[in-house]
Amino acid sequence: MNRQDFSRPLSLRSVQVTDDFWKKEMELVRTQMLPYQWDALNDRVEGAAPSYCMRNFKTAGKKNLERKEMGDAYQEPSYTFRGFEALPEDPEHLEDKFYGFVFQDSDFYKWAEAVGYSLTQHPDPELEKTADAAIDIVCAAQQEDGYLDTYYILNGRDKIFTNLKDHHELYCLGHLIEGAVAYYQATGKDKLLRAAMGYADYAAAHFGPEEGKCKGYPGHEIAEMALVRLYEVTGNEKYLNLGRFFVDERGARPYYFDKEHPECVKNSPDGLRYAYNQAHIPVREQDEAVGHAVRAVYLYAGMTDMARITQDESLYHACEKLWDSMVECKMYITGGIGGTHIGEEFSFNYDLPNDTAYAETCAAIGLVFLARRMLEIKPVSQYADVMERALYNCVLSGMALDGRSFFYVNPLEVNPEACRMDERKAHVKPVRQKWFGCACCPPNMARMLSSISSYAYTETEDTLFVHLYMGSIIKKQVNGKELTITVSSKLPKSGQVEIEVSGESVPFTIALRIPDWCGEGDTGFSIKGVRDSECTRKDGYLYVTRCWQPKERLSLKFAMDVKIMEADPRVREDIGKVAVTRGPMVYCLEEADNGTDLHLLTLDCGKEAETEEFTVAGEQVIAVVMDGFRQQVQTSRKGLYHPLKTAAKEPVKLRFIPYYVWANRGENEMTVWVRQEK
Ligand code: FUB
Ligand code: ZN
Repeated sequence: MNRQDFSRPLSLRSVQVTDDFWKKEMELVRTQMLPYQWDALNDRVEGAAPSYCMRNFKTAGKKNLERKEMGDAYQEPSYTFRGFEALPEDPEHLEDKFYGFVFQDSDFYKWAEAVGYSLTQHPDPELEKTADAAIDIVCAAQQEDGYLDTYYILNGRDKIFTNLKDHHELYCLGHLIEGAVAYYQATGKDKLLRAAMGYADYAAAHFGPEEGKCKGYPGHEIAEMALVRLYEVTGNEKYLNLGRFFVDERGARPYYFDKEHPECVKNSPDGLRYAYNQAHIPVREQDEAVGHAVRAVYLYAGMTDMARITQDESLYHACEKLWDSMVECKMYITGGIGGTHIGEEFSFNYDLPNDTAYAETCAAIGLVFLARRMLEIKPVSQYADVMERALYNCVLSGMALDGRSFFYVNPLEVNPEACRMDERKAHVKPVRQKWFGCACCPPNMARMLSSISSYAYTETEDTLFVHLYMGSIIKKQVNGKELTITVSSKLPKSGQVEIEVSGESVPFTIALRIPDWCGEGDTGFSIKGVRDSECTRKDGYLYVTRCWQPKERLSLKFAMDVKIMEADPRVREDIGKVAVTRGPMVYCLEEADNGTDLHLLTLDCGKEAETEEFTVAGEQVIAVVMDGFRQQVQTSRKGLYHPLKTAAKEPVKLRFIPYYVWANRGENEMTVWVRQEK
């Protein structure tokens, strides 16, 4: 591993996204999601599950003031809280206490992070003013010693860091850091950053390898990658060391969590215990993605950051193995991960049920975090292929086209009646929700979409890596000279991409990813405007090195044929079924276009697919139309079971739409996998 070879994302300020597709998503975040989510965090959305997030900060701030004013006369609350605080029947009569889930603070931090990213692309004084005022509220809750978690501030500081396994204080620290760094980098304002450093200093004084310090680590990861980020922005090694301690200590024997939770010792054997938290064995020995899916990918992303910054080969190799485990055996075709709602976990290999899938939006976002970090260390196109798959499908499906309702769970098959009647599918919602008591996903989407360019491009001193084809104007420094690289892309509608370089004539390289979906070998891909001698290919990237002359242009064309996909036959749920894809998009059948009882449909895979412009709830998409059949239900036959005979069927046209736009036309059935006509 050589640090010099690693690429890093460009600063968001250096990339202006101009892309028809992604710019629209970013504007949706700015104009709809962020104001809407601010209202949700303040419990002002009618009919939505209450958040209590800002309320908790205000209550904690009030207590803080009382504490300061009363001095020794102040009575600390003693710890009484057990889990989720039951909500009052009458929301008008709330007490001055903590409400909601233990990690409610993190929803604001994600929102602030998204605001920061959005401001780099689009200055918005009103939004910035709202965020500044909110930061004042949050900082007023911080304790003099730096501690900042409203759950324990309001429930009794005597139990701080006593339930690391379940109680998310270090998760909230991680999100605070992420939000604070983003807001600082966007605005230059450091109030939230100082609060984050204060809390990180408090944690660094408490945890660590030194004698007398606590040997615990987060039950829900994210602090690992956040601390690397805090180190990178402050240069203070204390933060890096704390992050490294958390990574190295995880899974060490005797288990730290045994001390906190002696009851677990009886219930689960050594070696498996705490797999849910990826703490069953040391991280370098882990080779199978297990446990809670979001926790897992956040950990792996943190491990990858740590491997990059400390050039730790063993950590990096563990990340490679964990990546393979997920992508080869535990990932849905949509880039969703987490096959079971029980514990929001990965299931066993190839267990990928479609109608009980969990595929949480946050987990797909975490997979994108990991993929980009793997690309930084080693640009291998499969990481970008998966990143793109997750982004265009599972991540985008998490939000309605109007940016104001959300999926937490992203199933691949939905029958609304089953969601209502079958408790095993109660977690699957057939329509997006206005908000959630546990609202981790919506603000996570906001931060991902508003920083989308950092997933499209990374750079080294002399190379620009294009991982995703996203219309953008990029400023890149090469040997002290500034180049402007303009990317125009028609994705995902067509595979036409133009790249123009202007500025001073200096030698540098553009590394272009050749997507997996454009076809084998060179058949699906053509490039104009370069000589063969300027090109080399490695790990799925075409490296074009030249001394660019002003206004030089490259034209790329990626074939975007409709593909009929099958799953590995070990995926029992998909046997005999196919899915339709086109470019990065996975398609689905929806009742609105194909009638009810989608299970009765079969696809004639031998026939040509047609594509056409189509509008779904105002969104222009490319629909795929193919021949198929609808099996007839013979109501004249009595009884459930009959001797086999050839099923009566009628020919039908099947209309497939991109998966991310489903459920924007009211409640209805949907399926990604469709039976293959014999
Ligand atoms: O525990 C915090 C967040 O809530 C997780 O990341 C999500 O999976 C949800 O459980
Ligand atoms: Zn979530």
